[in-house]
Amino acid sequence: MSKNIDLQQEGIQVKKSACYFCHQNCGVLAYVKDGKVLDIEGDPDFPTNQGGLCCRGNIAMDHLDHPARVNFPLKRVGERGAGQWQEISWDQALTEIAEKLANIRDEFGAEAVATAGGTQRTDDWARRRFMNLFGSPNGFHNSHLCWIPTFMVETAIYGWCPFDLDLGSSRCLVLWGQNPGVSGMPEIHHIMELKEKGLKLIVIDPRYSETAAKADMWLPIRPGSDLALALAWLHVIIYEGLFDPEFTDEWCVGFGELAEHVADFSPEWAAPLTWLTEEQIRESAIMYASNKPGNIQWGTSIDQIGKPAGAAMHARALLRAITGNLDVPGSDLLTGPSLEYVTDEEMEANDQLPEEQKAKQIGSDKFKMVTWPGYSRIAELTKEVWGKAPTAEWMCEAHPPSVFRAILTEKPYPVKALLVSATNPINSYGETKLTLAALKAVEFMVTCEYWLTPTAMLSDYVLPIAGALERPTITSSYGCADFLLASQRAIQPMYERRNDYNFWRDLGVKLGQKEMWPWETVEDAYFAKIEPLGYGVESYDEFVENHRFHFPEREYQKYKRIGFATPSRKVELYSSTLEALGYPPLPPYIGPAENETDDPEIAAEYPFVLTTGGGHMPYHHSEHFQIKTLRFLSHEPYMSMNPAAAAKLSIEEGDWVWIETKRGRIKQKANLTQAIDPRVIFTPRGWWYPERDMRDPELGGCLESNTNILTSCDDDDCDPMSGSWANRGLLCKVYKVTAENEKEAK
Ligand SMILES: Nc1nc2c(c(=O)[nH]1)N[C@H]1C(S)=C(S)[C@@H](COP(=O)(O)OP(=O)(O)OC[C@H]3O[C@@H](n4cnc5c(=O)[nH]c(N)nc54)[C@H](O)[C@@H]3O)O[C@H]1N2
Ligand SMILES: Nc1nc2c(c(=O)[nH]1)N[C@H]1C(S)=C(S)[C@@H](COP(=O)(O)OP(=O)(O)OC[C@H]3O[C@@H](n4cnc5c(=O)[nH]c(N)nc54)[C@H](O)[C@@H]3O)O[C@H]1N2
Ligand code: SF4
Ligand SMILES: [Mo]
Repeated sequence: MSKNIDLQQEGIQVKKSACYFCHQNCGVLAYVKDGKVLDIEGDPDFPTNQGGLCCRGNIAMDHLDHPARVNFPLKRVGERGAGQWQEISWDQALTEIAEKLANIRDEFGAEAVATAGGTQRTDDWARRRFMNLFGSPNGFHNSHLCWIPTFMVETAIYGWCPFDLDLGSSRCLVLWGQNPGVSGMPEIHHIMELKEKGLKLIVIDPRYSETAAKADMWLPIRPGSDLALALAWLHVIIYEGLFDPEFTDEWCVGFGELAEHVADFSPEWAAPLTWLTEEQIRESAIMYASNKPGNIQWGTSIDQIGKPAGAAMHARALLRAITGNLDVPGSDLLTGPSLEYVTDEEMEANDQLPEEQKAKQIGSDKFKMVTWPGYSRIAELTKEVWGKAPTAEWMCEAHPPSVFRAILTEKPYPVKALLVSATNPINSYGETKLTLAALKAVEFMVTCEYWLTPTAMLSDYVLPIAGALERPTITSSYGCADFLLASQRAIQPMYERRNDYNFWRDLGVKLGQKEMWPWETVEDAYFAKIEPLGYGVESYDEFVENHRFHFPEREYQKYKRIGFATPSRKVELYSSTLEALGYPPLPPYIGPAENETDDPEIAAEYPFVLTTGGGHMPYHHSEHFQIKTLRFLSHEPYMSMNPAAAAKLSIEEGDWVWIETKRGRIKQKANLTQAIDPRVIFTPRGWWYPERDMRDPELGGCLESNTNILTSCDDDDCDPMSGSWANRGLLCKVYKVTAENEKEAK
C-alpha cells in the first residue's frame, strides 16, 4: 500500500509494472491517475523482490521525468559531437534513417549496417528480426561479458545451460566471482535465509566482498586465475573419489579421458597460480562435492577474464557433471526452452537471413562459439532434443571489437552505419580508445536512449525511448527460460518517447518489411507470445492483471526421458561439439590474459594485478550518474587498494591516483582497505560525469575515470572460443596524481 498518496481518491488505478534498472526486474506497483504516475512501490506479490526495491528501484519517479531526459527525436545539425540538435518528428527521423540505410545497403551490402546493444534491457528479439529482414548478420551486444559465452559452452557440454538453481533444497552454494550482496538484492536475501537453515556458502572473490563476508569459506583468488582453481577442484574431486560414479558411468562420456587430463592439475600445482593455499583449494573442493545437492551459481567474472575464460567456463561446467549436481532436486536445473509459449528465438525470423549473409558475420572466422558456426551446430542439437533453439540474439553475434576494427580499417569489409540501442559503449565496452575511435569514424550513427550519453552525443540522430513505467516487460532470462514474468505499462510514453520495439518495427516498415511485422504495439507482440499458454485471455494486459507469471510444472532429471542435447545424448565431459568446432574437447590450462609468469616484461613495469568492474551501489554500469539522490550516495570514483601497497607509494586515503595499463590510464580516488590483497587493484565500472561539458572532446569526462580505458580487446587476449575480452586479471601500475604528471599525454 502506498504511504504517499490517498488511495481512496477516485480514479486511481494500480498497474503491475516492473523495475528495469537491473536484470532482477523486480515487481513494481504503480499508482496511476489520469495517465500520470503518482507513486510506485515494490510489489509484495512478486516472487523475487516480495515488495522490496533497492535504491535504484526507488528513484523510478525521478527517472521518469528527469529534466535531462531525451523527450523528442533529435537530429544533429552541427559538427558530430558539437551538441547542436534540431527536434524533429519520428516520421521524419525514421524516413531519413531508412533512406540512409537503404543507400548504404545498395552501395556496400546489408552487412555494412551493424547494431550495438548492452545486455537484456529491452526487446532485442525485435532488433534481431529487423536485422535478419534487412539482411545483416552484424548485430552485437557486450553480452560477451555477461553470461552468453557461459550459456553456449555449457550447452555444448550438456545440452542447455543450468541457470535455474533449485536453491530451496540445496546444501552448498558456490558463488564464483559473484557478489549478490551488491549485484542481486533479492537474491542475497534469499541466500541469507537459506544460510540460516544450514546452506554452506563458498565465495570465490579476490575481494572480501559484501557477500564474501557472509561465506563459510572465502577463497581470495588471484584475479583471472579461476581456470587453475576449477581444474584443481576437478582433480581433487576425481582423485579423492568424491565424484558421482553412477552418474558419470551412466550419463557421461569421457570420464576416463577427463581423469587423465586433470591428473597433474593438483592443488599443489594450482596454489601458486591462484595465490590460494593447497588446503584452501582441497577443502573448498571437498565442501562442494560432499555437501550434496549443491549449486554453482553464475557470476560475471569468468566471462570477463579474456583468454582463459572459455576454458574456465568449460572446467566449471564439468564440476557439476562429475558430482551429479545436474537436474536433480536441489541442484542446477536443465529446464530447457519453453515449449508452452512462443520464445524469443521464434520471434526473430532467423530463417530470413540468407546463408551467404550469415557467413559474413564479423568475427565468426575466429570466435566460433557465439557466432553462426557454433550457434547453428548447437541450435540443431537443441532443436532435435528439446524441440527449440536458444535465442540467436545474444547467442549468435558479431564480435564487437572486430566490428569496431572493421569500421576503422574496412577489413574484412567496410561497416558504415551503427544503430545503438540500450547501451553506452564508450563506458561499457572494452578498450575505450578503440571503441571511441570507431564511434567517431563510423559514417552514420543512430542512438536510442533515455539520455544524451557520451555515445549519444556522437550520433547523427538520437531517439527518445520509453522507460520501464512506460512500457510492458516480459522477463525470461535472455528469452531462454521456461518460465516468464509479465508486467504492463503504467502509463503511455510521455512526450514523444517510444518503445525500442517501435523503433525497430517502424524502421522496418519504412524499409519494406511491413508484412513481417503484424504486431503494431509491443503488447500485440507479447500477446502473440503468451497466447498458446491457454489462459483464455483476450489481451496481454488481461494476462498481466489476472495471472502475471507462468511457471511450468517442474520435472527433474528430464534427461532420463529425452537425453542430453549433445551428439551422444549424454553429458560430454569430452566435448565432441567443441572438438568439431576446432577447440580442445577438454579444458586446457591457459594463464590469465596478462600475468607475471608469461609476461615478465609487462609485470616488471606494471606490478599490480588489476580487476575492473564488480558492480557497485548505487549505479548500474554507466547509468544513473545524473540522478542526484543516487549520486549523493557515491559522488566520486573510488578504486580499492591495500594500505600496505599504498604506503610504499606514499598514497593516502582519498588521494587521486593514476591507474595505468599498457592501453592507457585513468584517474580515481584511493580507497585503502584490508579487504583486498596488497598485489591487487580493483576499479569500479561505468564512471563518467554528466554534469560536465558533454560536447566532444570532453564528452562528459568519459575518458577520465572510465575503467574500460584499461581493458584489452586484443584478439590474443580474448577467449578463443567466444571472443569475450579481458577486463579482469590484467597488469597495471598505480601512482599519485600530481600537477606535473597530469600534463603528460598518455
Ligand atoms: N549495483 C549494481 N548491481 C548490478 C549491476 C551494476 O552495475 N550495479 N549490474 C548487473 C549486471 S548487468 C550483472 S551481469 C550483474 C553482475 O554481478 P556479479 O555476477 O555479482 O558480478 P560483479 O559484481 O561484476 O563481480 C562480482 C565479484 O567478482 C569479483 N572478481 C573480480 N575479478 C575476479 C576474478 O578474476 N575472479 C573471481 N572469481 N572474482 C573476481 C569482484 O571482486 C566482485 O566482488 O550485476 C547486476 N547488478
Ligand atoms: N570493465 C568492465 N566493463 C564491463 C563490465 C565490467 O564488470 N567491467 N560489465 C559488463 C556487463 S556485465 C554488462 S551487462 C555491460 C553493460 O553495458 P551497457 O548495457 O552498455 O551498460 P549501461 O551503462 O547500463 O548502458 C545502458 C544504456 O542504455 C540506456 N538504456 C537503459 N534501458 C534502456 C532501454 O530499455 N532502451 C534503450 N534504448 N536504452 C536503454 C541507459 O540509459 C544506458 O545509457 O557492461 C559490461 N562492461
Ligand atoms: S534490484 Fe533494484 S535496480 Fe534491480 S530490478 Fe530490483 S529494484 Fe530495480
Ligand atoms: Mo551484465
